[in-house]
Amino acid sequence: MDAKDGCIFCQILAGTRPARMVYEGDELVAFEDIRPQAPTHLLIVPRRHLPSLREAVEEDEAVLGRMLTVASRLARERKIESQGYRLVINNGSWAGQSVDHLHIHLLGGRAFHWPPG
Ligand code: DGP
Repeated sequence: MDAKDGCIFCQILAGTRPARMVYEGDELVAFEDIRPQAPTHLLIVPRRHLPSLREAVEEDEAVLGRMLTVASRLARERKIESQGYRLVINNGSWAGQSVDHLHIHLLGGRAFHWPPG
């Protein structure tokens, strides 16, 4: 899928909306969440516009896997690996998805509860 008009993450990827980038690769990027919910709160975002995991197909498997290995690498770089961290993908309204461009939240630097709210 091409960049979608009105998608704020596509705007960040196009460089027309500012963001604090922490990783830029061929297939995906990572940047600081604008409303951090933890001392570390990064968003790992594929360049290809996928509204959510629901639209992912077989050809997306490589980038989906890469999102996890980049998350692991960023957690190591941020030194949140040993204490533990959380990865979240919100899909759809009941899950709290507010930006319709697939992303993984990488949260760390504090303890989290389970079950989530
Ligand atoms: P979700 O609710 O799972 O769709 O997460 C969307 C996240 O995106 C939310 O934590 C806030 C963040 N966000 C929304 N707008 C912007 C923005 O313009 N810049 C950045 N960096 N993050 C944003």
